[in-house]
Amino acid sequence: MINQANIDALKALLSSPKKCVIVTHPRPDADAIGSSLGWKHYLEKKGHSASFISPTHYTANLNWIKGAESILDFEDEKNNKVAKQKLAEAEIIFFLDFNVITRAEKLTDLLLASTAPKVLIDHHQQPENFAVITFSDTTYAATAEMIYDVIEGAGDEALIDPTIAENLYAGLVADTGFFQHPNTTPNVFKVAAGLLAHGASPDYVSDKVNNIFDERRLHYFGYALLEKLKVVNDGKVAYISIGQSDARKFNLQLGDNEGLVNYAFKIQTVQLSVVFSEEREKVKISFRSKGDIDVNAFARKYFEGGGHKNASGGKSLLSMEETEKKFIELSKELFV
Ligand SMILES: [Mn+2]
Repeated sequence: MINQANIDALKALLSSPKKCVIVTHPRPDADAIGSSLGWKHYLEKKGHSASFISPTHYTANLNWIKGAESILDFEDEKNNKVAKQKLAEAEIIFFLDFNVITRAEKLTDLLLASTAPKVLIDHHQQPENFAVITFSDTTYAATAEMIYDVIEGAGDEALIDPTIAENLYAGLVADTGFFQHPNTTPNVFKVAAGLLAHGASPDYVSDKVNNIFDERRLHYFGYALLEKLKVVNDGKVAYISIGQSDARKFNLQLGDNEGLVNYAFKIQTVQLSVVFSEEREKVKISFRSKGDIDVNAFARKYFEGGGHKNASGGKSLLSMEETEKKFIELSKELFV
């Protein structure tokens, strides 16, 4: 639920034209970018000026989102001067999908130094207390969903045009896995319905989010599933090991393994799925699990990593073969 006192405070803050800056978390995902660009478009329609600064690069797969060409990527030196100037002039700084100011990497010092009032709109746990207005609610599936409710709460639903609707829809489908994750609430569908009514097109967004492979990468997934997938522990555990020679063979780039770890769940019995990828000095590991199997704790305890209960990462300094052996042995304790 969006807090009405916060809405009133926000309306007061925005009662005259303001120079706004929006920032989000490093390596922003579709929700970070979609909600920020949707909010930027909304502020501009209200007569404010708004710039959106990303602390770092983001994946090129998100460039289709309308307005992405306006993002000031602070990791790209050519943007530093403009971004610094926008921050220096800022009369309000919005923090979207992001709630820890010190995690803004190279932007952190500039954000800490700014005296502009800060407004936080975010759905992650444990927000820091640095904003004059804090919209923080972990029952929201996506920041894009919150932005919709904030705009609606401010009485501005009619300002949501097809661009804003599409921006927000992109964030909403990304963070709910197209309405499949357990965070898919009745409010998610209420917001989705509103976004479609305001012009988002579900087939277009689905195509842009889901169909992003080149031929080489699809062949690589086929190879990984045919040649590399192993299923152990009575069908409960699956893993795929990608060696450096495989990476060379398929000319693997950053992000090419994204999503591979989820395929083993197509097998009915699999409850734990892992991808090992060999790098020069370590084996990088992605863990995914179903239900009560806690791969956050598992990765922390044995593989120098962590993350969420059902999705985590880790690493091993052993060889690939020894890493697999260690993993197979230790994974048994997850199923006792
Ligand atoms: Mn999010």
